[in-house]
Amino acid sequence: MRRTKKWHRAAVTAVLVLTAALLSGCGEQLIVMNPKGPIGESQKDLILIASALCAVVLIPVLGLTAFIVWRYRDRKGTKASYRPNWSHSTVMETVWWGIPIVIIAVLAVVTAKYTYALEPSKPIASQQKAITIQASSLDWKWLFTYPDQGIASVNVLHIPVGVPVRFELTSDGPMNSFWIPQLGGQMYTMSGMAMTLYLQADEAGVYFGSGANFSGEHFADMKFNVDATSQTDFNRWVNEVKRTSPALTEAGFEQLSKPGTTQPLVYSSFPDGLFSKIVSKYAAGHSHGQSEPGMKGMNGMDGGSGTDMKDMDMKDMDMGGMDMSSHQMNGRQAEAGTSGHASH
Ligand SMILES: [Cu+2]
Repeated sequence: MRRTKKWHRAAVTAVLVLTAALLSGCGEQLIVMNPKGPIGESQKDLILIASALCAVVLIPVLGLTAFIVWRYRDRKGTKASYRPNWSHSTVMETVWWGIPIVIIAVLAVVTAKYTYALEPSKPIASQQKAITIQASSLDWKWLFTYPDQGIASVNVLHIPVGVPVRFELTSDGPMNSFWIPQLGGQMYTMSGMAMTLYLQADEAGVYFGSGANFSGEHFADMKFNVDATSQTDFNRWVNEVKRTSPALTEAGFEQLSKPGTTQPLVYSSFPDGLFSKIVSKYAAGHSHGQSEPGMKGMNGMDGGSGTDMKDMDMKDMDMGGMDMSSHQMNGRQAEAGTSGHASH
């Protein structure tokens, strides 16, 4: 009797400690579990559903393991029945095959549903027109260009609240990964290609953004604040940047793209078609272009000067012979956590 009481007290303490540990982690630490936009929200749901489904297996199995080890331990006067000829139990077989099959089936359906719903290049349904922001990872900083506003920023990002943001991502340097945990999952930036990622903030605030892929010495400095403000405040910020900041020139970009770190910067303008130029700079040398017939068209492009690229947005490039579609697919795989891009 005393033994049972002691056991109970230990169990209750363990549960309390575990709960406290879990709850304390739900504040600042686990920002993924504190999303501020529709994409992040859905991804959190998927994480919770998948965790719950795994717990359905893990908790009974771990519990049973502990129980069996304790119950069937060797001891004097054991009452466990000795059944050397025991061979089959239909009930048991049904349980340990049936439950996992059901769980995997449910996980598969749920994951497939969310994967299609959260396809990164799929526009977010909204009354508001999406704003386009181009993000380029440099060595070791983030360059953001706002083609509609005509401004640029480095290591700081401003977005309007409640408006879908269409991010176009590329890299002028090693592969990196664009990640604003509270708005949604990461997306790789790769040289020679442009990826699309839709995100949206539903609440004003300053969110943490980072390069989530190791890319050399100062990759840890590739952090930026995402300032999500009302449309009015966003417009005010744009106008202020236009009025008070220097222009980003070709030479300025050359300087910026050199390896090194920097404080947040803003620019009142940037060279026309800068993003397309960054993308096409590497496209011709692309390693998996050989077997893709569409890549042949690329050779003609790298000969052209930047000027004839300037009005071209990435959508046109998809339409052309460049076969960007294969990269979009790789983006999906990347998002799902399986890299189809070992060559990068
Ligand atoms: Cu690629």
